[in-house]
Amino acid sequence: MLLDKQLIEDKNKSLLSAHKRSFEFTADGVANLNQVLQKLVAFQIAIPSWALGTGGTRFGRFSGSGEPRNLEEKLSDVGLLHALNQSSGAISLHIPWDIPQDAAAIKALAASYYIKFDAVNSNTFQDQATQEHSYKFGSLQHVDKAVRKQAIDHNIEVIKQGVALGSKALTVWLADGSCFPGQLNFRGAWERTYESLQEIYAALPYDWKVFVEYKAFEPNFYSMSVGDWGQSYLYASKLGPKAYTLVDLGHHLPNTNIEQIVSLLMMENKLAGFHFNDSKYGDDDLTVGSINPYQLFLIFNELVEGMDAKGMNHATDLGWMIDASHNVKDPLEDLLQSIEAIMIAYAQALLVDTKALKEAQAVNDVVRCQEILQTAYRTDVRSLVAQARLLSGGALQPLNLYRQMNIRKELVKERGEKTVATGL
Ligand code: RM4
Ligand code: MN
Ligand code: MN
Repeated sequence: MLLDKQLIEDKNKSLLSAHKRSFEFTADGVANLNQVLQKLVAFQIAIPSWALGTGGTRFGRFSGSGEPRNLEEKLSDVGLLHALNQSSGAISLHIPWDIPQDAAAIKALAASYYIKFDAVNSNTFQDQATQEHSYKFGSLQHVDKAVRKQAIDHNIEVIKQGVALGSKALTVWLADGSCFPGQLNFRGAWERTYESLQEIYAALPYDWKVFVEYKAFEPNFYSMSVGDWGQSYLYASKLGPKAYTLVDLGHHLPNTNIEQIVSLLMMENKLAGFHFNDSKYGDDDLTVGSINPYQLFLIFNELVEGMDAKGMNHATDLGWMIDASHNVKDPLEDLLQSIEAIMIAYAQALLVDTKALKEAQAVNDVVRCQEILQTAYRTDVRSLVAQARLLSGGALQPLNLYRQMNIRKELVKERGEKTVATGL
């Protein structure tokens, strides 16, 4: 389904005068308005190919309708999102959930929606019908060399798929670990994982990166072989300059200070980027900003401060991606909400008076530091984000337009009631 540009423009017209009023009100207090808007226009967040269908838990899955049945339809869904908000111009593929049969054709189709290919993801946490060895007891860490080789080969194959699509990074998330004390020799598991990662690293094209994602627990519940940023950092720093640590917001124990992790990783030039989501307990994969928007703002505050300190390009120097699962919402609506939450947090971070904050920090004026951060956080920046969308041809109100146009209904007509997308 293609969204007509003219239609978006027409819909925007009826909202324009109300938008103008709130935009002018907010814009009045923004010193570097044009710069902020330009940054918002440039900022793009990749959509994971596995999040376009309804997700589930191990207790069940309540599939929605009109879900994409193949990669082509997934691209079309991301195309829809991007047409609406002009901020989701990339897709991240999980292989083998989404294997392009004809890379050139898929690339051309993506280009017709103005979509690029973000990092490609390998999957050694599930057994595929065709594979010889099982990952039940791990993949890159496995005690059996043959299993490790199979997992390494799979990662190299994923790199090849990515090259054909124009991706520039491989994300490795390992479910490896142990469920019970004594099951695994920690050092042995670490060394085997490292050796396997070295082989994958050696297969990276010169302009590629590898992102080592960590996760505190699940599916293993006693130890994870890449369980926190320290372990990931250790792998990444030993592997070399093309290896980075990937932060997935849901992969921490409760109350972890993620913004501090981000700041230090950036300081060491080892932050790969993000998998955005939100959570109350663990890897809940909820809509970004639905539980703890203040934390998201604090993270963006560190990101902006850290990237500026290094003269980095906000839009392109780190990898921005959503990694969420939608069990009770329409996936496309959920993703629109997530993108909006990310843009809002980013816009708020851009409004932080960094000069004043530095001054207040230098004299230990703790009260003023908090005031400065919260002044930015409590600014209603929704009209700034909407203005950026307007400037780039998106919809002033993407979610409302999606509903007004009955897009899901149209997709159900096209794809059917009982369609289940690949993914978790
Ligand atoms: C994991 C992790 C990975 C994602 C899989 C599906 O928890 O977040 O990034 O690829 O889920
Ligand atoms: Mn993730
Ligand atoms: Mn996860």
